[in-house]
Amino acid sequence: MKQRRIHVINAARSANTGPVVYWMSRDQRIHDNWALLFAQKLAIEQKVPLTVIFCLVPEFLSATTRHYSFMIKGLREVEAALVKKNIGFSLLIGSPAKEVPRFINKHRAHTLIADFDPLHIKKDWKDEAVHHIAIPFFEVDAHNIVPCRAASLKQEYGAYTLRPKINRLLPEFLDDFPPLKKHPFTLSAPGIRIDWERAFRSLNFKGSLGEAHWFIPGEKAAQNALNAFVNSRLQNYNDQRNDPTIDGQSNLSPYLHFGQLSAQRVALEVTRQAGKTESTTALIEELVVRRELSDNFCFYNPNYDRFAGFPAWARKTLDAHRTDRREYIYSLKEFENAATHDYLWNAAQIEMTEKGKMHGYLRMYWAKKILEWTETPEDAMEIATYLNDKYELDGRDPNGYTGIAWSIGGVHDRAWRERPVFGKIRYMSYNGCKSKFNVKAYIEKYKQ
Ligand code: FAD
Ligand code: FO1
Repeated sequence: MKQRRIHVINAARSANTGPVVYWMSRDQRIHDNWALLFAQKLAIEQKVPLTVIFCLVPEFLSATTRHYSFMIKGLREVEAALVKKNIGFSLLIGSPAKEVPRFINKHRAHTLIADFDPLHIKKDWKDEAVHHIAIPFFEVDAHNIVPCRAASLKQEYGAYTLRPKINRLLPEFLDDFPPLKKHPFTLSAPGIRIDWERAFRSLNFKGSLGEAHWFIPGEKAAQNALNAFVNSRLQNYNDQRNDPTIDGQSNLSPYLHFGQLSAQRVALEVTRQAGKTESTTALIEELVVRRELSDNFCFYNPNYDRFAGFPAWARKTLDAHRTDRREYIYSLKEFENAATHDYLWNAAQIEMTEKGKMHGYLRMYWAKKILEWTETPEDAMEIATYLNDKYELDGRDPNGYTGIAWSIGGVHDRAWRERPVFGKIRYMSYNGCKSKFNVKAYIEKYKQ
């Protein structure tokens, strides 16, 4: 276990004889999980049991039934797998700042481990919980290959400044995972049976959407999706990943978002099976550099989901064009119902609402058009974030906030030729898309 994965939140000493507790949140898997591995290492050293807790919040950003049902099915698989390893699993329901300390104190836990997450909602949970916890409290970055804090101590300008730092540290951190052991110390009181149906009913969703049938949830399905991608589609990834009419992307983002799959496992498998090809280089660039750049942006910039989070040049140019005439203006409802004049944009919106996953290339075009067809950049940020978080299975994620900030606010991008509304923010056009892929075929696929 690399020491630099571990961040000390509370260095108290512990005389408790209760279990070591891993507060699972971002990394919802039992294999390839550095936070769980660290918790087990401590529990074995202290000769105490090990238990995992997950605190289910009644609402999480704009999550709907689609997201909660995907997540809960994955958690039920985690529970079953942990029992086989003689590790406890408890589902808490409510505010983590209250429920986690209550559990820790009731079970006289020895130590608390949490996984890393740069989103402010997660930082707030931990900042509040720590005031009611008097035992050692560590945070382990189980999501990034190069831990966010180790990769850089500041917000990076772009992929070109973070990439060399990541590449220098990859050999140190891209190591294989030890297996999770069957735990040698048993909990005195077995965990209470979880009523998952009641848990699901306790949630107050931001709307209920059909399940995204294309994605079978859980750690096993995630591993199958990785194997299927590496064995049959990786070799064409570089050529096909930017063509929305072809299923050329890995489709791993929902599993990575919910932590049902480790990005480190993906990187290990991809390089082991396919070596160094154009496609593996392209995938590693997205999976490691781009994805870790998103965590870097959200971790070091508290305004990651607001106009104030844009670089100064972008705020200046967007301000200079606030009074430009907008050729079209659409409301949230019109966007949500794919009711604009642009059939390509509408098709992308329908792909997202129906499938739960819009093609990556079109997400840039989709967000940029929201900037073009709203009164202000603030309206654009609000609408893009709301729709992305409500409909994308991989939404409510640092990649989403960063992708939207890149599209609308030039984050990690440079200034381009000035034009109305956009100023020097990179522009994307319908004709530009036509030169890249068969727009007509894509529209046909997703028309109303
Ligand atoms: P692949 O092309 O197979 O990539 C493999 C993995 O690399 C992805 O799962 C992801 O973890 C990472 N990756 C790929 N592209 C990017 C990128 N541009 N930035 C960061 N990481 C990347 N990604 C999300 O996970 N959740 C979101 O809510 C989200 N919203 C976005 C909104 C906008 C406006 C934009 C421009 C991008 C957004 N992205 C988001 C990034 C990217 O589009 C998706 O990660 C990708 O399309 C997911 O599909 P995939 O796993 O099949 O991608
Ligand atoms: N994390 C939790 O700890 N508890 C939750 O109840 C919870 C709900 C949830 C719903 C949808 C969703 O997309 C994510 C959710 N998460 C929850 C957080 C998730 O595990 C990820 O950590 C973040 O969204 C990504 O940083």
